[in-house]
Amino acid sequence: MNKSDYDTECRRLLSDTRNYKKLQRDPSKDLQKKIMELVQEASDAEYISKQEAEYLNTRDAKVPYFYIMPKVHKGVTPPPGRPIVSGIKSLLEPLSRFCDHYLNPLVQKTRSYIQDTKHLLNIIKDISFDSEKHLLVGLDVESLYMSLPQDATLKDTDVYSIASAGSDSQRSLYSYHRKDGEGCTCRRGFLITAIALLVLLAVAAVVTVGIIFGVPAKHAVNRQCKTASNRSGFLCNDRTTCLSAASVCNRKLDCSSGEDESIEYCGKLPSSLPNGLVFSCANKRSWTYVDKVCDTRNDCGDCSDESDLQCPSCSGWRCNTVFFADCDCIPKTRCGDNIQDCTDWSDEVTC
Ligand SMILES: [Ca+2]
Ligand SMILES: [Ca+2]
Ligand SMILES: [Ca+2]
Repeated sequence: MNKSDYDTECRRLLSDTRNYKKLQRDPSKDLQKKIMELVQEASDAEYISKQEAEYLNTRDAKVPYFYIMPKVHKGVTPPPGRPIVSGIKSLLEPLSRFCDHYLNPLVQKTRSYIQDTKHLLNIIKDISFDSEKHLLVGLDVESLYMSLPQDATLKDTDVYSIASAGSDSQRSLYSYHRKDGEGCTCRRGFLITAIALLVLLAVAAVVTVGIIFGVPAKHAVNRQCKTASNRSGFLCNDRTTCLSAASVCNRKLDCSSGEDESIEYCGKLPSSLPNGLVFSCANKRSWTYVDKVCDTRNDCGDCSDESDLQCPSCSGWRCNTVFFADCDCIPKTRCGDNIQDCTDWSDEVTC
């Protein structure tokens, strides 16, 4: 695609007033002020910690930039462009990561959740299609994100978050939201709800564990062992089986007598886990298992488990990645698999 066609396509997309609006001035300062007020309010109400407030208050943010990826597979010359607004290092990036971190596990519990093409193929692999009776239909939504009605989306997210919090939490969250909601933006209610949900769940979990089981006993048994990949593991009671760290408290009984899922180790994560199994993320509020470090997946949310410091070598391909779940190293298996993983398409073109 030559430069002049690229420019023309960019202008064509940006001139669509259903999706884009020309701004008279840069709104970053107003937005930053709004974010700081909201974060301060959440911090004062102790919905978030001081560290979280610090993380969410972005300084020296960049204005997101617009570019297009030519849809070469359409077979049209010049190809139409897929518009992308890159929000990396923008004012909203920390808030987006924050929400994603807490909402992602909830989304995965919805019945309609599909992770990617492979996931879909796996779901339908056992379904037999009868061409006489069935019709397989594909749908394409134009300008997907811009087409989502924001108010309805936030309301649905809110309802789902509240439903997931359980009935006792419903009223307090809902009433807070309603009280807060009048005359203010839905984003505000949304963030507060997400934060409140988290705090309530954490408090409920700690209180329940405290009431039912008391303070977890000190670990009397030595659980230290090395897994086949020479990482710290969890030694089962049989004194032979060495589980990988992520197999502990994963709701699956991996030791023959189930000690890997006992309240002693899973009662108050992550501090109840035996030593050596936890990696503390740079953002201070997240953690992951040591065997999740350098597995190319963004388990911390801030990619500190995949940083150059932790993982100086990349066994796959380094690039700026498209998906939040990736950091900057794409496994070789995803090179040339017809799915764009790198912003510059290098995983499909050169790797
Ligand atoms: Ca387990
Ligand atoms: Ca990881
Ligand atoms: Ca790929």
